[in-house]
Amino acid sequence: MAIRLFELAGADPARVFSPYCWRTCLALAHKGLAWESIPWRFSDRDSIAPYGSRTVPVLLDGDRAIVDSWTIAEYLERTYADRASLFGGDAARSATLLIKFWTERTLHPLLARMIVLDIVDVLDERDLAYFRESREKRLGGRLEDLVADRDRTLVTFRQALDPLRAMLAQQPFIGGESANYADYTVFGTFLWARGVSPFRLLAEDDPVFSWRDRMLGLFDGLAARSVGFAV
Ligand SMILES: N[C@@H](CCC(=O)N[C@@H](CS)C(=O)NCC(=O)O)C(=O)O
Repeated sequence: MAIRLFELAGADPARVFSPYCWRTCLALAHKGLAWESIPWRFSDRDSIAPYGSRTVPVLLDGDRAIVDSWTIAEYLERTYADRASLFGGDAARSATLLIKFWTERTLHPLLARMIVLDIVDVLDERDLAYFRESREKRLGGRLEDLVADRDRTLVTFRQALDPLRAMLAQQPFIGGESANYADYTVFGTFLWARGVSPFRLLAEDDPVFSWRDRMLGLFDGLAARSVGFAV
């Protein structure tokens, strides 16, 4: 049976914008595996409950259900070990964990404070009340207030990217000469933004801008072809 993936979508089922789901899509493409996307909305909680999850991505592979993007990446690496490696070995897998937590604990909160209000505009109507309530609780304020100062947040966001910028001035990808799961992890953040917001995050002369362009082109433009804002 084909691999299937529950992934977060907006009102338009083709607008997939979860940073975590994007990591999984790119990991599947990296492994050369085909999959069928199942667009999922926050209000579709019941459809993933049988798999013991409250969040997406949820991957279905034959009779197995795998939950959580990192667990899925490890599952794919183990199960499809004869295909291109996602991490490039155990030591690199460990270093990728640092990239994951940096992305989630430094980049995501900053990005949320710039784009969270824009998400409201692309969501399915059924998700609106839950999204606003849960995100205002999580981020600690009205969505309008959180993004009011986003030009200042942008300065902090760009500063936070500095280690990545320095690395990309020396090599084309975090993985070295080619992209790997560390790249997909950080790139997921930019695809989240691209899916929901016209807000411009990167200057064109930034090495991170060129890297994002290279990433958009991977796998025959898998990410570039997705519904989103071209910024
Ligand atoms: N640690 C999880 C996080 C996944 C996650 O938070 N997904 C969000 C979408 S981006 C979600 O499903 N949220 C459900 C909700 O907020 O109710 C992973 O890496 O898969």
